[in-house]
Amino acid sequence: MSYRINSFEEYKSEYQKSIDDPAEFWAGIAENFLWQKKWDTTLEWEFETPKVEWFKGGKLNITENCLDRHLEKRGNKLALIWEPNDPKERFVRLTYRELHEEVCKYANVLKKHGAKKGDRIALYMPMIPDLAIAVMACARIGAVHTVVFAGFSASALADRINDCQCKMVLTADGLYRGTKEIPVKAVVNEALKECTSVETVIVSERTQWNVKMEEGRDFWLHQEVETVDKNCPAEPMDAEDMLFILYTSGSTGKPKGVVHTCGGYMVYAGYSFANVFQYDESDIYWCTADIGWITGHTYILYGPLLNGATTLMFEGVPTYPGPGRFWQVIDKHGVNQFYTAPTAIRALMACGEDHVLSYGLYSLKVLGSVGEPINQEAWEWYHIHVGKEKSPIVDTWWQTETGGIMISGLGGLSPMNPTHAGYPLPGIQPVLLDQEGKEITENGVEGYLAIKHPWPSILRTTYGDHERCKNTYFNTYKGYYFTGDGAKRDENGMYRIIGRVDDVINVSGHRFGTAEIENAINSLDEIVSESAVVGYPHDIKGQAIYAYVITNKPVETPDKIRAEIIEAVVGEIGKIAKPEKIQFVSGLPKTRSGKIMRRILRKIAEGDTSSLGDTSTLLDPDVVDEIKEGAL
Ligand code: 6R9
Repeated sequence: MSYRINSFEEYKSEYQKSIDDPAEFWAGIAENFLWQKKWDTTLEWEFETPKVEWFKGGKLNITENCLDRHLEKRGNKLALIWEPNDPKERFVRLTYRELHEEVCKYANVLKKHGAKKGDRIALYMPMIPDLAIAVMACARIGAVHTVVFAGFSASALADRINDCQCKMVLTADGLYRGTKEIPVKAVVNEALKECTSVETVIVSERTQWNVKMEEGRDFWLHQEVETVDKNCPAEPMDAEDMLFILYTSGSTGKPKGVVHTCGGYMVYAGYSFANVFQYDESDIYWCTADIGWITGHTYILYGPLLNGATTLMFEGVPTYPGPGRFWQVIDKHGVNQFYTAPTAIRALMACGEDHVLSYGLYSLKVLGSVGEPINQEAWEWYHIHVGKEKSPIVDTWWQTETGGIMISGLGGLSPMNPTHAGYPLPGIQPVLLDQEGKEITENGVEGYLAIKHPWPSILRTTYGDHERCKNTYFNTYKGYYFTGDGAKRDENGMYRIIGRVDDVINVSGHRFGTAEIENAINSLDEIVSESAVVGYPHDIKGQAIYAYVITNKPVETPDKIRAEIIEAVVGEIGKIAKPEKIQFVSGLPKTRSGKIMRRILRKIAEGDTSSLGDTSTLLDPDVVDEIKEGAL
């Protein structure tokens, strides 16, 4: 691709161009893609409403860019390698030609069941090739995909389906993840009791379990594809038509549906993938995320396929059947770029070096990290034992809302500094703001991380509620997109992300809002009268969840009540949101205006009670002593 940057000097000059004239810069990058009709205006924007439009008037279909345009030169090149949960099971390989055909067939199945451009379709699926195919099939016909991680509960799935009124659900019979078996179809059946918008469910076969199919609503994919044509024209989409919705947690209320659109997302996904990972034509690239998260969307599917890359998709977990699994897969398939999360690295670190030292890992060229700040020890372990001190590490900072990587080194080109994400990608204008929202321009400072100019894959809205988008991201600091993260900028201008400054907890790289978890706990209104949740540092997960709970009757059986609280959270959200510690308290530290002082609760959860700061403004200062004494 002619947008590949090949030296740090070139990065600097491209960066300068992108700042001097962002529209002209991105128009140049966008020329590298296939447009059915060229755009009229490259960029229109203001951060007040907010309104951002890239490549307006342009027509395209992202799947033509991911598949069709590669057929001539790369038809027989591998597009997708699928590695199953159990290493004894056969892996699957699909060439670009095969993937194209599978996507067209699945797209025709969707059409046969009445799906059309603009319809929302929920995907609740295991990490199997059908998931990749299903995502592309939606995009092929212009339906809006909303992938829900298949670890969320039926209730969380139902909330998402209802929020965007999905017409269809794409799922599977069941899933394998490590030693776990999850009855995926049963969860869908449960969720659909609460959803009236869903007319059709398409089910992939993965586990061959006997599942309950509802006549007239549920259909087996393998039977449906038998009856359809293997050609499916790509639906012409406006650059600003919706491509997908992905739900993510914020500090208030229920998760919101972050909306990405076709043109800008495509351009940024393609451009950022090629440059951050320095992908070469014959490389094998592996991102270990789940497609249920933004990392899987942009860097398992769209980014790699837009570049004609070979992308590996893994069904399992890092520690199954043993802690050497990642390294075994790297050697087995000759992986060149490997992209994972700090939490996985820390979990493997805890298993000792032996399991990694017994693999060669000669193929590796670039290592990536994403999801949360990577601590020094994990960075070094990754660098020394996995990268053998020769593969550069790219610490990639970005968000569901940003669509693609924002601040990161470009593999092997940029200077590295452990725990620092580094410099912004071309087109990205980060700033640090002080309490008043004023830009701090010098280096060697710390502040709130915001972005002052749109890039092509910035979120366009939160589905069905534009005010919420405005309030969450554009109102705190006028004229800026606010990230919710705090950051430092060192003397060399490199960014180091510190973490969330809002009420979002990052557990193993997954985002949860404190309000969301509190609501789940408070739903036990027979037992609970109030709760407050905070994050605290955890060796492996990065952060874990600490819940302070006020019960409305004396706690006689603490273990039983804790179990009920956990069950409520697992039921409302999913296992991944389970509180690690639950402390029963008689009150919470509140200001006179009734606001919970989470700062104090956070300190206590961290075990740091020496510097609680000023507690004199509290309604009931004594409660702090009680909480301190009972801390877990
Ligand atoms: C891609 C993704 C976004 C939040 C973000 C920040 C944290 C992500 C990071 C990082 C430090 C990195 N985060 N990458 N913090 N260094 N390299 O993770 O999206 O799930 O929306 O989470 O994750 O706090 O604001 P998402």
